[in-house]
This record gives sequence, C-alpha cells and structure tokens, in this order.
Amino acid sequence: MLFWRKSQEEKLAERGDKNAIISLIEKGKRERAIEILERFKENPELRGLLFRLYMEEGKYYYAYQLVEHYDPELATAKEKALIYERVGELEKSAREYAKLGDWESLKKAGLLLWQIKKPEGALELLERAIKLTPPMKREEVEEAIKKIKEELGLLQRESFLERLRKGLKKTKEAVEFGILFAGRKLDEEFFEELEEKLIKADLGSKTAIYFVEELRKEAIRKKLNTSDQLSASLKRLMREQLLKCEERLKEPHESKSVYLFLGVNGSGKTTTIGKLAYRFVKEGKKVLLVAGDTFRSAAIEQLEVWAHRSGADIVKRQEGADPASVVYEAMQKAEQEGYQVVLIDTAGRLHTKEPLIRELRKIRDIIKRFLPEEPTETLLVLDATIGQNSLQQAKVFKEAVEVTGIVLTKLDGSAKGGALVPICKELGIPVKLIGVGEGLEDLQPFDAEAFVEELFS
Ligand SMILES: Nc1nc2c(ncn2[C@@H]2O[C@H](COP(=O)(O)OP(=O)(O)O)[C@@H](O)[C@H]2O)c(=O)[nH]1
Ligand SMILES: [Mg+2]
Repeated sequence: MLFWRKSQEEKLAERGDKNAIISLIEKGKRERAIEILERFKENPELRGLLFRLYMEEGKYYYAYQLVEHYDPELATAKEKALIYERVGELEKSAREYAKLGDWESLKKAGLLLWQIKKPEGALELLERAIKLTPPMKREEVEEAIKKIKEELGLLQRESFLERLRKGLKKTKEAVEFGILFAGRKLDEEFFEELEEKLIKADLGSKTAIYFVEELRKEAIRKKLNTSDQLSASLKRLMREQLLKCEERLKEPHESKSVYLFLGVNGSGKTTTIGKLAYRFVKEGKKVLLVAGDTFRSAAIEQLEVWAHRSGADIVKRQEGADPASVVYEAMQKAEQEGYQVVLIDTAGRLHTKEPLIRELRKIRDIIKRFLPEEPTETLLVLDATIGQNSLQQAKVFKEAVEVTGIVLTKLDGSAKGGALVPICKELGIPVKLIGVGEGLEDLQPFDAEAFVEELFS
C-alpha cells in the first residue's frame, strides 16, 4: 500500500506538481527531486525550487547556470557572490561582495581583487573595510593593505623604518631606554643600571664604560638632576660610534660586479644572497647566483629556491664538486651572457680552517682572472644572535681574504643589536647591510641615524 502511494506521488512530481516535489524533498529524495526539476527550468516557481536545492547541495556550478541563463533575480547578492567565487569568476564575485557593504564582505571583495592582480581596486575596498572592522579583527586587513601598498610602491620609506623597528624590537626590550630615561634621579644606581643595560645589548664593556663616564661628566658639568636630561647625550654618543661603522654597499657598475659571501654555516649567507638578488633584479639588473657551497646538497637546493623567488639565474653543480671550478664556470657564463651582478655563495666550515682558507683564496684568484680589481665586495656574514662571540670566527675569514664589509643578520632575533659597534671597531671593517627578518625585503643598508632613532623611540 505504502509502496503504491509513494510511486503515485512520484508520478505526480514527474508531471511537475509542486507539492508532490516538495514532499519528495521532505522525504530526503533530493537527488530525484533535482532530476525532475531540471526538466521544468522554464517554470519560474519550480526553477526557484531547483535553485534552492542546488545551493543547499553545494552545486554551485549548476546554480550559476540558472542565474546566468534563466534568471539573475534567483539569487541574492550574497548568494551571487558565493556562486561566482566558487566557479572562479572572481571579479564578478568581488563586485557582489562589495555591494553587500559590511566589513567582512568588503574585506573579501578586496582580497579577491588582490588575488586576480587588481591591487588598486583591492586597496580601495580594503580601506573601506578597515573603517568598519572591529579593532580585534583588523590585523589581517591591515597586513593586506600594507602589502598592497608596498606592491604599488606607496610605502617605501615607511616600510624601511617599520622593518628596522621590527628588527630592533628585542634589543629595545632589553635596554628599555625609554623607562631608564623617564625622569630617574641621577644617582649611582642609575649609572650602574645604564652600564648594565649597555653591556646587555652587547655594546662591549669598553664602549659601555666610556658612555657612562661621558654621561657622568656631563651631568656634573651641567648640574643635571634627572635622567631625561641625559637621553639626548646618550643618543649623540651612540650615533658617533655607529657612524664610524656605517658605510654604503658598493653598487654594481655598468659591466660586471662580483659579490663574494663568507661566513660560518647558518650565519645567513644564502638568505642574504637571495634578498640582495631580489633587490638587484627589481632594479632591472641581470643577476647570476653561484652555488659555491657544494658541501651539502641542501645548500645548493636552498640557493635554487632563492634564485627562483628573486628571479635570478643560477650556476650549480652536484654536491661535492670543486667550488672554485663552479665559480670559474659562473664567471665564464657571466662574461659570455652579459650578467651585471654575480653573487657567490661559499661554504663556511670553520672546523677545517686551513682547507677553508685555501678554498677561499682559490675562489678569489679565479675571480681576479676575470676581473683584476674584483671582487666588488667581499662580505662577511655574521649572526647577530651570537653577538660579539662572532668576532673569533670573523678573524679567521679576515685572515683568508680581504673582507670589505660586514652583513649583520638576524638582528630581529637578537637582543644584542649593540654588538655592531665592537664588531666593526675590533675588525676595522664597516657594517654595510643588516638583516631584519627572513623575507625578501628584510635586508637594509646600515643607517646609523635611523638605527639610533629607532633604538630610542
Ligand atoms: N630572523 C632572521 N632569520 C634569518 C636572517 N637571515 C637568515 N636567517 C635564517 O637563518 C638560517 C640560516 O640562514 P642561511 O642563509 O641558510 O645561512 P648560511 O648557512 O650562511 O647560508 C635560516 O633559517 C634563515 O632563514 C635574518 O635576518 N633574520
Ligand atoms: Mg648557505
């Protein structure tokens, strides 16, 4: 009996009886209902029912066709946004999201436009979104706005300082100059604490004692009572020291420029090369990376990844190949194919001191065969997180070849930003670049002025 009634109902449904179809749906026979309804797309009422089913079942492509070919009024703006998004019509989807006007939809619209490389439109929408976004949810939108602005070149200067700020965060937290100089009495305790903090930032005890003595004298001379009156003087002293360590990287010249990178494993050579390659490629130069660290295959692969990310080319051989011969091949290629910038990675196995020195000299001699006055720069890469402890390592490299500049990496991971001073002073080599993160743009010229400003801000 029951069986007969069901099929009777189905027969009615098949003839387009709305109530019978609804009854089918209620009984869970949704696929069957869809099958029937698809024959009645011309009927506005049944079409509406079909559309609902498609949406509920997540059949967005079918829903899309109904909306596009039969009736745009079937879907609300929110549904259209979702449908277009799901079928990959991202620009249309963004338009629908934008119509909705709430912060989440505006954000979504902006992110979609960004995805399809329409940064101007994306920025406009995200800036509308941020005004409506509750404070707790703003981070993602702010981050996107920042990135788009960078892409559009609207944030150059600001982002330089922001990155430096981020880079110096740990050192700043360790020294807390702001608190120390906020109206403290200029007693013995204050000066002791100041000295302690300067040493903690790895400025070196000589420099720390010198600073404290200078400030003590000034306090007496000018009859100062509170610490805030001294902060400008500490800034000045700091600036003087740092300016002695500041020097610009030699920029590539018209023909060929070679940059050789030295440093122990893990100091950040490969990463620095990647970041610098990115910068040079962005400036329109033809850049060649050289995988001179042939000791581990992972090192070669890592440089390949950076070549890919930065848009530079690479010369590499298999693991264990003679580094000098890789450099030779690269120099030849650079000459023949007109590369303007050659960045050479090397292995930094310090426990094999003599072979390391021999290897580096061999590489240098090969470069000189192609360019007598080169390399343009021989950069020693040092890890800021080990601070002054890197001095010992540095001396070995200095013994091997003439080092023209220091790259201090991982400042962002270190509370020892001050180590820059003793490192450059003791080695007599200027700091040319600082690494403030792992991203493509986290490499900066060392700017003493900005450095001091950020440290005290
Ligand atoms: N936070 C931070 N990490 C860095 C920086 N430079 C390099 N690193 C990381 O340090 C590690 C070692 O870097 P790598 O370039 O492989 O060193 P290499 O052995 O000298 O070539 C990697 O995990 C890098 O991502 C930096 O400026 N900041
Ligand atoms: Mg490496």
